[in-house]
Amino acid sequence: MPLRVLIQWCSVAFSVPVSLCAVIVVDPAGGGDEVSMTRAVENAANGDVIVLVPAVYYSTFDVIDKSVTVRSIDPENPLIVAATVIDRRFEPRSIVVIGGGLELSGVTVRDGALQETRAITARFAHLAIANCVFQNNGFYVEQSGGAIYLNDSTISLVNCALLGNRGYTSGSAIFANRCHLEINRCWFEGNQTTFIPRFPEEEHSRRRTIVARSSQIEMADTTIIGETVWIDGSPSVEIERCRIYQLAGVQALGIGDCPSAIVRDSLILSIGVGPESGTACITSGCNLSLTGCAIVGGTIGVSTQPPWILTARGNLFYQNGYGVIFGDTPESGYYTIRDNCFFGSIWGAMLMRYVGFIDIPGNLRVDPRVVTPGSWDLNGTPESADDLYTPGDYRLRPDSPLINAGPTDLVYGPDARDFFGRVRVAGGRVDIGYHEYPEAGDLDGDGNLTWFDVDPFVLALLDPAAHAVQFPLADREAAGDVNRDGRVDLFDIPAFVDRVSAIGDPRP
Ligand SMILES: [Ca+2]
Ligand SMILES: [Ca+2]
Ligand SMILES: [Ca+2]
Repeated sequence: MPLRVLIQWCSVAFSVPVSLCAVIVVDPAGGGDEVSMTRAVENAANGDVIVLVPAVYYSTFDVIDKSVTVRSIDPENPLIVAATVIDRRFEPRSIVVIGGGLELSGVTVRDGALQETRAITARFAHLAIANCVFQNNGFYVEQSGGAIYLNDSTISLVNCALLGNRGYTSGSAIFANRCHLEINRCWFEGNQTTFIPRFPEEEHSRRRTIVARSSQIEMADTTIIGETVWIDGSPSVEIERCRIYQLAGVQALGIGDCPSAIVRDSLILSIGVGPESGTACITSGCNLSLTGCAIVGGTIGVSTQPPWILTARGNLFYQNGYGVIFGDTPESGYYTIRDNCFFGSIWGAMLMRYVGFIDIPGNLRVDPRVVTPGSWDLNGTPESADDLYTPGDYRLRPDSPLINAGPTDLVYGPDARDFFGRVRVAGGRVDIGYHEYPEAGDLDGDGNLTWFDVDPFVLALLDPAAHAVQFPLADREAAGDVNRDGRVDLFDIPAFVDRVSAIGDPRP
């Protein structure tokens, strides 16, 4: 391999004069420019790129007041990511970034939990992390940040997996304070707090996967399975197309004291148990807007604490054990709750601690006809502490009353997508819930049936694989079953011809 090759390109992000950037290859076996990752990173100049050959690196490094890139030889290749490992089992220190920045891509950082070490600690820093795996790291104090701890920093986390990390209370995966977080296409699972509660209320309030405080957070297309996502005091919160699936804590999503929190096209699901412990979403002192979500399970769908401002439009509130919205009195907050579907909770719409149950007009109370309903097992006892919710599949069936039943006054751009990444407004009107059911025959996936769907329909019948590649936004199974017999086959042709003949042919 070449020694310290000067390269013609540099990361624009670092704004470093081009000729000063170097690529430094680290190979513990001696085949590169350096054998020590620690020395390579710590001696690197601003803007240098450190390339790790596949190996297990039992060391760590600091990045202080400079910006460097550390990456594997092929960050997009999962086999290379799995084979390029920063293993923390022998050294009780995390990767430390103070000032400047770190671009980390295509590596696995693991086993810090054995030395009570998180993967990354950053202050006054910029982190760009892509295609990385953080596994089995951990830190056991308050504000843990079991995998990543951030203060006064920015982070972009793209296509990363955070698995089996440990914290004491706040943030078994991430703790961030006064930060800007962008989290896209990531997967969090098996991250756990080790805190042992002294009484049940502590159990609810402290089991958290991600804690973001006084931060701006944008999170999209991300799955979080495990404990609560907790965001408080944050000036701007945007969550879209996320699956927040809580197993053990009080709530799936907790948002407090945020002037603007927008959650849309997401699945918020709690299998939580207990009278107040199983809440899908909790909000207080917050301006929370929920649109096009499925809020499922939990003893309560959304629990509010005064003062609260809640806008809920076009959501499916489903199987929320005892009630959809819980609060003190209707007057303790401001709310706009319309065009939602409430179904499958024992007591109905809104439960107010001091008032009892009240109705909220302007919402549907119908069986949403989802693909597979979830189910509550009350365990044969009257109390709720031992109830258990088994999740289902909340996509709509073709005969669902929620299809084309969503709000008519909301404006959607052409790029708006449902939870599954497909066109958000299909068939001329948005659906209620996180799933947009396609219009029959819309095999190019643009949301409408037109004559431009003829060729895609033929392709969907003849070559499903080619159709999937060419029209990734189309839902072949649902849109192609034009005669609604549960299959996509030649018997769908007459129904397709009938439907498409009924509209004009705009093609030249
Ligand atoms: Ca629709
Ligand atoms: Ca179409
Ligand atoms: Ca069919």
